[in-house]
Amino acid sequence: MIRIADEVREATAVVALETTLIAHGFPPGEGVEVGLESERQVRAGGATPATIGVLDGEIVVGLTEDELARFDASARKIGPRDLAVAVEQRAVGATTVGGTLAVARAAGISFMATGGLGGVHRGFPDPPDVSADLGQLAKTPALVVSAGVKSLLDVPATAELLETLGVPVLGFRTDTMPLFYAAAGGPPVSARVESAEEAARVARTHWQIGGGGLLLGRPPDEPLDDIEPLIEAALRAAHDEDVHGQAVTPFVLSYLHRESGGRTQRANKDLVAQNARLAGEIATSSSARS
Ligand code: PSU
Ligand code: MN
Repeated sequence: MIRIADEVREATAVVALETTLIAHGFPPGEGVEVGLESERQVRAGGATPATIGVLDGEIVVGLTEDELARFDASARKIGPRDLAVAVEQRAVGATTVGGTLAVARAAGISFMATGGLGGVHRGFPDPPDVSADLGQLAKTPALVVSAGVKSLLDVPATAELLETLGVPVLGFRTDTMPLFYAAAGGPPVSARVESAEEAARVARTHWQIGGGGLLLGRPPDEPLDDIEPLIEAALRAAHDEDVHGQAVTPFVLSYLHRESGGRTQRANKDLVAQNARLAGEIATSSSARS
């Protein structure tokens, strides 16, 4: 039921990539390009990309370019709880970070790259919305490279919950958790690392002592420091238009992309690529040591 591409099966260094970002994180057509660029960046880092999603009753690890093109806005968003249903109902299933990690765990993949991890929504407990990304990361021995967590979340609360769950939050050449678009101003990380090699060593040791997931926050190379007011306006608009649950992120992202004149979209695209490159380097470094 899990189909692993030959190239992925034979590779020693693999980086998993999600499909929710492709289907729901960007305007129609743009997402696939982001996905393909992520794959190129993983390769530039020396590793093999494995983009994960559900298609035609199978969980696919290593989607082809043609298959990737089927992940448009009509795809179902698939978290860990949704995988089996998507298989049985033959849905086009775009996996979130949590959904992707659940598959990575089953397939023995230890590294992943994305834009931002899900987490605790602002205003908790109203709504009582905490992403399944957190619980899945806690129990999956994998390192996820991201620019922190999604920009619309309560970042300090998410950092606290990651600590509760025993998930190390590493900062890549930074002492604070990146704030997705902005590089500075986030809560402190649990430790700072200076290189891909060091991140790989920490992850291996964490796993040797029975640990699960790790988050590595990489600040964007060209941060945007003026987006917070727009995020607040987008969340107010979502509230006023009665947008809830899974629909909030796509609503907020398209609001930001529109109101920033495309700046957030470019920044989002660039930071996903940078994270993919770093994850490729870490996976490569890790495989060289094993
Ligand atoms: N970050 C983005 N765009 C996205 C996501 C994160 O900039 O589309 C997706 C990821 O797939 C992440 C998911 O796993 O949102 C979390 O969704 P939720 O909060 O519904 O669990
Ligand atoms: Mn949620």
